Amino acid sequence: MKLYEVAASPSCRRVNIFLKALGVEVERVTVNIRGGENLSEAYRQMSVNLKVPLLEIDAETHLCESLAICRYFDEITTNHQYLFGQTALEKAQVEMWNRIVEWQGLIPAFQAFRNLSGVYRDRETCINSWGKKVKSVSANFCHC
Ligand SMILES: N[C@@H](CCC(=O)N[C@@H](CS)C(=O)NCC(=O)O)C(=O)O
Repeated sequence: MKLYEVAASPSCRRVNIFLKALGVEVERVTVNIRGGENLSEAYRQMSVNLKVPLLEIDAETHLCESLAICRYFDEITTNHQYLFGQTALEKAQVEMWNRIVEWQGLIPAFQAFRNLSGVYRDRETCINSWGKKVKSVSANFCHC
């Protein structure tokens, strides 16, 4: 198994924190996303969303999306940590917080970073005023 990542990026850190809690070690491959390596034909063959993290399970089987990767490791690792919850209520609470954090915190923060910094202007249109708007949404989320 190989984990394609940029260790410092938020979505990869999410997986890495999860793997650390589970005590799982996996081979890692650093992807040059700013240089567009994730948009290459070779990466396209493995990834449906062209992002990191990406887990290669075997030559034909790949998983995108940080949360899906965490769920996979949780299922294949013998552990009694119940990081996705144990009871019906706990499972629903984990789901609730994941969705709140993603929709109200992470996505506005991603959008602010991308639109204000323009780091991915080679692959998307950056709108400064939208960046400022979502930056304030993200800042208010941190204070709630
Ligand atoms: N929802 C995805 C988000 C992944 C994502 O946005 N990854 C960023 C780094 S944090 C990326 O690959 N950016 C490169 C690009 O957009 O070209 C997940 O949770 O895995």
